[in-house]
Order: sequence, then structure tokens, then C-alpha cells
Amino acid sequence: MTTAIDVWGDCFTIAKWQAVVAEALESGGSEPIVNINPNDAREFDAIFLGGGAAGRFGAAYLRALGGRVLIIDRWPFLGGSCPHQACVPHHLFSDCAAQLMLERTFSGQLWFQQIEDKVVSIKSIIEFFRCGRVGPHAVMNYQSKEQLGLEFVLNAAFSIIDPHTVQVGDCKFHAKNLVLALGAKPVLSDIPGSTLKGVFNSQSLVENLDFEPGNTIIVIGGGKSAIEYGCFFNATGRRTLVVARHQVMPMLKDVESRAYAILMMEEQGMEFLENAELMTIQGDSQGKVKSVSIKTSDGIINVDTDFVFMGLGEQANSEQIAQILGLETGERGFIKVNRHMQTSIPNVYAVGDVTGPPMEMFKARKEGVCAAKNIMGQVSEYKAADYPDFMHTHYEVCWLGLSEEEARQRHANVKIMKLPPDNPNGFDVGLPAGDRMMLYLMAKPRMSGFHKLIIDGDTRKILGATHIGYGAKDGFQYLNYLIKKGLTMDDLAEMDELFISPSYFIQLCRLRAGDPHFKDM
Ligand code: FAD
Ligand code: KPC
Repeated sequence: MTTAIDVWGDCFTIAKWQAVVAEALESGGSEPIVNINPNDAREFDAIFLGGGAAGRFGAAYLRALGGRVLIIDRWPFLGGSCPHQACVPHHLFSDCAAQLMLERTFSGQLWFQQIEDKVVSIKSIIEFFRCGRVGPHAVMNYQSKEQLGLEFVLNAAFSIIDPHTVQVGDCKFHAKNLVLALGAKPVLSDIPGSTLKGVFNSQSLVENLDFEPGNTIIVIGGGKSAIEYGCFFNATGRRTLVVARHQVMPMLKDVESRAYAILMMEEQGMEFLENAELMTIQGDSQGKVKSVSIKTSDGIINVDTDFVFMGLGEQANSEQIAQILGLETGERGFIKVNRHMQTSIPNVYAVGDVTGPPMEMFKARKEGVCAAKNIMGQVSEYKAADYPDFMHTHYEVCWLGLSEEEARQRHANVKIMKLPPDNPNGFDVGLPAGDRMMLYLMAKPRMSGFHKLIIDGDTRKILGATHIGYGAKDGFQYLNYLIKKGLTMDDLAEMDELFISPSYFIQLCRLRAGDPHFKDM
């Protein structure tokens, strides 16, 4: 390559990477960063186009299996959209939402400042993120280069020549296989006014926000991003109105758990318009959002706002490449693959978000690994199924397996263990509680969480679980694995709880385990 930063042979510290990545992001157009071993004459077994979760994990696995691999990415760092525009900012915002809910709930009590009427700056939190995100970027580059020994070309645009050849600048790279790991981007709205200043999605929010949003925020959509970002906006002290075509949070199937999650959001002031549709966004003379018109079952309503957040889902980053290679694609441009991750061209694989839902990190990483194994001759299949899931409201909401309703449709003898137990006060009981919940437990018991374990009373196997609170996510990822292996309530009763842990499933099971015909509790 005629102009490039050649980093091969230099040991870059994390601090040095931080400076290089920050400089490249700020200048917006510096040279490619090239880390290619000049002493390795082997042909590449694969070129991964895209070095996000799918590309990085696939490449690392392929190299671990003894292959030679090159990653090409347009960004000056590896790790992809998760640390740059997706999971990491989302978790930052959800942390802020949880913290602000705590501070607002106890405002003026104990050591808490009086903050009931305070509106927190969204712009400052986003600026915090923009400065801080290069830290994880630097770690990803350090880990990939120094610890995993990956070869890469970053900060570079590529063009596809054929299914074995990719060009960057004046340099052509050949490989036995290509792996498309190009990710996805938010679906854009085509309703009138969508290009006005003040209309954001999860990407443009962190890249472009340059003003302090006013006191009313409109969120379009009822899925994960819409609810998660909506709760954050609400927690900053702004009126937040969520407009959903159908239901909000449809992915949380357990009726009672969903009801608790929604009730808690409503108690924080979130407003929901279900079965409603954004019709137009009106702008002012400077091209900024001024108001929106929303069609509801009661007619059209108009709301003044300067900020609209679109949470409309994702579409594949596949347009050009699919066209050039003639790949089969489906809805929203998602590239069709078989269970080996092969596209319609056998030596071209596709992995991660570019192949469509579920759009989750574990799925992207596992698809990358699956492609790597197949390329290296270890026949491997992957299809995401029966996975645990989560999203944030002001709380962390986790679920796995069947909802109570699904379980009752499929099994004759379903048993439930839940907290709070059924009682005349509804949810107004200070259990489950657990870590980060103890102040709520003492003073606002209804806010201390909800959880439920769903069991087949005949086989005693665990069928499903939900948890609304904090800190159960870790447990759910292991629990799901065990459930797939046939975990029973008696197995759970044998485990050692780290009391007080966020979920009480172990001790609830132990209280019932002696009974061959145990009842709900
Ligand atoms: P990406 O990480 O997007 O990687 C694609 C790579 O391809 C990028 O590095 C990009 O620069 C590169 N690329 C694209 N086009 C080109 C091109 N033309 N030339 C060169 N390079 C190119 N999942 C979770 O599991 N947990 C979460 O909490 C979570 N939160 C999320 C929050 C939000 C707001 C969003 C949008 C998603 C979230 N996800 C979460 C999903 C998760 O981010 C994705 O599933 C994951 O990042 C997909 O990885 P990937 O490698 O397929 O794509
Ligand atoms: C926060 C963090 O770990 C960085 S985001 C992970 C990117 S990757 O490991 O490539 O999936």
C-alpha cells in the first residue's frame, strides 16, 4: 500500500493504540493501519470483511486452528459496533437510568441530593461516551495484535474483485475464502420529516448529537432499543412518549413479568401509545424538529418536541457486496446462509448481524467461530436457538425458556415459584430484593423486583425463568445451559446460593424439593 501506517513489528501499548485510534477517529480520514506479517508466505485461508464481534472471534478461532487470516475493517479499531455505537453506549445509558431512578426515588432522603426536578444533560453523557469509548477500542486492538496474533488492515475501505480477491488502495489480497462480517445499521424511517435535525437513531445519537434535547422526547418503536433508550431519556427527567405500532416489549412473553416491567416504567413516568403510528414530523424554519403528529385509536394527536428517537430495528450492511457477488439475500438485505454459514457461493461465508436476527453478540461471535471451523475443515453447524435474553428498562430484565403461558400450553402440570408471591397487595411486597435493591426493599417494596421460575411438575425440569431487578444476567447465561442439559428443581435445590443473591430460585426449590407433589409458591 503506498501510504499506510505499518504497525507490524512494533509492540503497541494500549495507551499508544488509544492515541492512534483517537487521532484516526478525529481526523476522519487518515491512512490504513496495516498489521501484516511480511515473513509469512502462506496464502490466507480467509479474509474477514468486518472486524466486529463476528469477524474478530471468527478470525481468532481460525488462527487458533492453525490457519492464516486477515481482517479488513473501515474503522481504526477492532470490536465493531458493540463498543462504538451499540452495546457499550446502551449499557452506559442503562446504568445512568438505573442510577437516576435510585436517586430520584430517594431524593432528599439519607445522603441523596434533592434531584426530583433536575433535568440531567443527555449531551454531556454522550460526550463522556465519545471520549471514553477509545479505551475499549485500544484494548481490542492490543488484544488482537499482541495477544491473539491477528493480521489486519484497519481504517480502510475495500472493494471486492471476485470471491477470492479483495482490494484495499492499490493492494490486492487473495484468500481461499471470504467471510462477510459487515454487521447491520438502523432501519431509517421514510415518514415525512425524518431527515430533520433532531431525529436520531442509536448510531446517529452517539455520533451527531450536538444540542441539549428539550423536555419532551418521542421514541418510535416498542423493541429493545426503543425501550432501553426511552427509559434512559425518561430517567434524565424528560417527558418520554413511546409510540409503538403494536405492543411494547413484545419479546417478554411472560404476561405477569411484562406487566411488572411496564408498571414500573409507568411509575417512572414513561408514557406508552400502543397500536399507534407516527404520521409526520414537523420542522421549524431552521430545519429542526418542532412537533410530531401521531395517529392513535382515539384520533390524531400533536406533540411539541425537538427530539425524536427511532428504534425501528436493523438492516444488513450488505447492499454493494451482495450485488457484486450476486449473493442471495432476504428481508432487509440479510445475507442468506446455511447452517455452516456458507452463502449461496460456497467459499463465501457470512456471519453476525449481516445474516439477520437474533442480533446479539453471542450469536455473532458463535457464527464467526462456526465459519472458521468449517473453513479449517472441522465440519460445524450453528443456529441460534433456546438462548437466554435480556433487555434494560430502568431495571435489568432477563428471561429464558418458556413463559408461564407457553409452558401451560405444552405441559399439563406446570408449577410456579415466584417472588413476590401472589398476595392481595399485588406487587407491593419487598421481595425478591437482593443486590442493589435493598433500599427499595426497605422504603419502596414494590420497586424491589419480580421473578418467576417455571417448572414441569411431572418431570421436575425447569422450563423457564424471568427476573426483573439487577445482577441476574450472569446467572441466567449459565442457567440456560444447564436447563438445556435437563436441570431439575432438585438439582437447583442442591446448589449453594450466595445469599442474598439477586435471584432466589435455589432456595425456593430447596423449600419444595422434599415434596414429590410440590405446589406453587
Ligand atoms: P459489527 O460489530 O457491527 O461489525 C461489523 C464491522 O464491519 C464493523 O467493524 C464495521 O466497521 C465493518 N464494516 C461494515 N461495512 C464495512 C465496509 N464497507 N468496509 C469495511 N468495513 C466495514 N448485543 C448484545 O449481545 N448485548 C447488548 O447489550 C447489545 N446492545 C445493543 C445495543 C444497540 C443499540 C444495538 C444496535 C445493538 C446491540 N446489540 C447487543 C447487538 C450487537 O451490537 C450486535 O449483535 C453485534 O455488534 C454484531 O456484531 P457483528 O460483528 O455482526 O457486526
Ligand atoms: C467492552 C468490550 O469488551 C469491547 S466490545 C467487544 C468486541 S468483541 O470482543 O470483538 O466482540
